[in-house]
Amino acid sequence: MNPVMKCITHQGASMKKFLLFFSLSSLTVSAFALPDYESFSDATGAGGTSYNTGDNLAGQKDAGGQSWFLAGVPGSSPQPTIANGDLIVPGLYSAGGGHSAAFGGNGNNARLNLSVGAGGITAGTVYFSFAMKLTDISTLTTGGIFWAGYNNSQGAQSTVPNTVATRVVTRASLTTPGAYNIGLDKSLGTPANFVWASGEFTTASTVFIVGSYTFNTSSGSDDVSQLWINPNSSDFGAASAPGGSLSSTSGNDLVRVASFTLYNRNANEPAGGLIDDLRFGLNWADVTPAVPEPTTITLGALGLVMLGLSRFLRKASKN
Ligand SMILES: [Ca+2]
Ligand SMILES: [Ca+2]
Repeated sequence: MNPVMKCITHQGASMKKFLLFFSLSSLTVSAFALPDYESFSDATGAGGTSYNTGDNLAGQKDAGGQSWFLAGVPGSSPQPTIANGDLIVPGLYSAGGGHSAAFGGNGNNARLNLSVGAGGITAGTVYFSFAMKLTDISTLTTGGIFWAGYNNSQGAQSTVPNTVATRVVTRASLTTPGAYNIGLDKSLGTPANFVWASGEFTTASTVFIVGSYTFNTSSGSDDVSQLWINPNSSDFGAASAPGGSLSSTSGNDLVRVASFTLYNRNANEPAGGLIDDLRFGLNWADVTPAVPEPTTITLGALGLVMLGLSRFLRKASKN
């Protein structure tokens, strides 16, 4: 083959490789549409449901197109519902909208599909975050029970999802009456292996939670769960996760992360609780978006005023 032909052939092969890479990249992008954001507010304008106060959470479809399903024994109640009011975390961006999700007690469970397809996420790290407020902790024991976490399946099912990782657990404070602690259990379910943060909270506390699950490939039990409790707002939107998290490797790995479940599964979980601004992403920044700086808002508002003024003047000059 002469050098020119060889060069053209080589370029053709490179182009094919590039096109293949490009199409695979596109596939990857479409299969992993995270981040997801659930503000529990009226999503009818975006093709979702209305999230009215008192409605069941299962059956709602959010503005991103993701749906909540009932996942538990049919007929069991109560199930998570839509509550009035937002939870506010200082410094964290929220779309507001006036609603949150209520859970608590022993009943049924609501599961939200992540926008990753049933094949889920099987590598790397996947983060969630939400604001939480426990409104009735009279049922908590000092042993602790989980009530939220990642699951490996999607859609509805008639049994309680029990393959759960990065479990958020709460317990009655060992020392302070009327207070509770927040902890982490990767997937084991044995209270002796729960890891607890030292902070004590009450029914007056709104707490910001970030959780993660990291897949590792050496064994079926080497994946790592982490939990950040009220991370510093100066780290919101940071390029990498800050230190200071709880960490747990107790229990089997999940094959995939495909959904998130909010549970009413045990009489010893909080009798009443709220969560809001539930997010999922493949990095820390995606689940910790900061409120835009006031200067940005001011400049943006000023820009809109100037735009309006110029349009007005243009229109006036034509008259
Ligand atoms: Ca909300
Ligand atoms: Ca593993």
